[in-house]
Amino acid sequence: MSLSGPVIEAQEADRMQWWKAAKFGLFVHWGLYALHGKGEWHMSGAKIPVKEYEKLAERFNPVKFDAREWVALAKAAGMKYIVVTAKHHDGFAMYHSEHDPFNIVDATPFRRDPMKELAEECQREGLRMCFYYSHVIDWHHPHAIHEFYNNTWDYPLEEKAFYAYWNRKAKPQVKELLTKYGPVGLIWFDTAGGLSKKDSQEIINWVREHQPACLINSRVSHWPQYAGDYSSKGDNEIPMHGEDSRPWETPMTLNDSWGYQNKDQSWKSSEALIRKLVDVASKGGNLLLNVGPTAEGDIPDESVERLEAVGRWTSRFGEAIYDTTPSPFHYEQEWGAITVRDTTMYLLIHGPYWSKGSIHLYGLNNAIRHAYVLQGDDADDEARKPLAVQQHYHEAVGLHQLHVTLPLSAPDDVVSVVALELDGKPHVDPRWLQLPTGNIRLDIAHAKVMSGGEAGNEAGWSFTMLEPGEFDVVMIAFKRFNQEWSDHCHQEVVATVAGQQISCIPAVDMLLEDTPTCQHPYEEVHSVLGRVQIRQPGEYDIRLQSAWVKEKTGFFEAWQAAPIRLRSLLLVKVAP
Ligand code: FHN
Repeated sequence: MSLSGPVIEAQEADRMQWWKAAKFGLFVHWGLYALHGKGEWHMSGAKIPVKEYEKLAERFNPVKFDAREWVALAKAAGMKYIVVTAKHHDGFAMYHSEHDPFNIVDATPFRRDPMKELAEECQREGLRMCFYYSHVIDWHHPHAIHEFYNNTWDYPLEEKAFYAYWNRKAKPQVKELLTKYGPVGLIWFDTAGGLSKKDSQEIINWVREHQPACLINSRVSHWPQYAGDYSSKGDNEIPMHGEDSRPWETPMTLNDSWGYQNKDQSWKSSEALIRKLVDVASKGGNLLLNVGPTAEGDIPDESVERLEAVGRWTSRFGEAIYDTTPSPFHYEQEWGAITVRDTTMYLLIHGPYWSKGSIHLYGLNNAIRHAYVLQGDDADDEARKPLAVQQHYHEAVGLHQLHVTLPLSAPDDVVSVVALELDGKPHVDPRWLQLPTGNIRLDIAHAKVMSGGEAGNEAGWSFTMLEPGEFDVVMIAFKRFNQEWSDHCHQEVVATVAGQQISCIPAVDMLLEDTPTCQHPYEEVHSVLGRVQIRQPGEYDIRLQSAWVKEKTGFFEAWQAAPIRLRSLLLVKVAP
């Protein structure tokens, strides 16, 4: 029987369903490298010869590993799936592989198969078991070939025969994972550099053949047409609203490392993690949060504490996260974020904004049937008592304005939730609207981009001004932490706002290391380009010409975003 387009689409939608509802998963980077405590790239960084690296296996005996504890922790955090490194770039199988004795059962004194124990525990506890598999980079196998990262200290490149690796190790091992461990939620492939179109298609077919419902992430291939079921964002990269047309996931570290690093103490706070989960959910993505267990099989205390704290929040407010759809607005809200379930819209309000006593939202066209605070405990009718809501219509610009009065005390210090039951599915004003603070935020993902121009490509938007005044025009970019701004941004940018032109070489006027959207290895740079005045409410155009305005490519597969990426233009209201 041949399958037609709609049938295939329906199958795709079916297998994606659990994952879209899940929103939150646990990533685990665990392997022999934990013994060194220097992360999973140490073998390559220190060019450790295979014969020497293999000796680590003799010492790897993670007797403290307890699948029940790991799964219980993930579950308590509110995570719905676990992605564990079945094989990372060092080529060591963390499961019993018949196709390579370099595996945890045959090569270590531990002799147990932790993937099997985890898969069984996940089945018992209702979580999806998923595997990370480094399909192209393999520093242990003499014939693995990646575009850049190969073990050439043991095996000269010219002596490598890729298919000896591909057909005798990679494909058979992927098959083992798909046939010996019960239902597999997804295979998380990584670092596909150099994989051909043919081999990309082959590995996708291979997964479909052995487990048709198993999902595949986009890092399976660098070829857009073979990019799996969903988009893996760059490491620690949270996109703009609507930047991806496909379902997406952000893989994120709890500190700055994936595999166990004993010196890395740059832990994200639990509060920051909750805000990031909220931000990701409001943009329609999933968050895959990583732990790097020790060589004894322990998840570091700092990670446990953070996951438990996030879990205390998700257990109270998960209603506003799981199985929700993204905010109907195409821009971030300054006070927090929005998610939706059918006709209920959740306003997830950051602690400091709650104390302002009320929340304003512009551009929601629905009538509100009922507004209440999620108490996060056993919500009874009393807890759902209605909040005072006022809705106005701004005649001059044809806009609905909503004002919700908040009770004095917030149910939670980090993020509290107001539910708005609407008269139907959310229906919002599609324009770029001035935010209730008076600022206007325009994301590059939604700009009309035109190529050419002396200062570079041009990004254009139209926006709606309600309350005119004086505005600083601020360019927001994400910069990789190890990049010098001046190495990249030495060209003039030109902004034209409501007919007023300003130009300058952008400087770093403010640098934020951690916001709900931005984290290591990125830093959020604000550059003030100049000041403009707008005297009347109405519709205005804004254009930005810069070498950093890139034409849209449709597909972007990278582990790390470019050194500098333009995100937004912000008009900051400085005077009425
Ligand atoms: O090289 C790997 C790295 O070790 C880690 O596994 C991350 C997780 O997303 N992926 C690759 C780099 O992006």
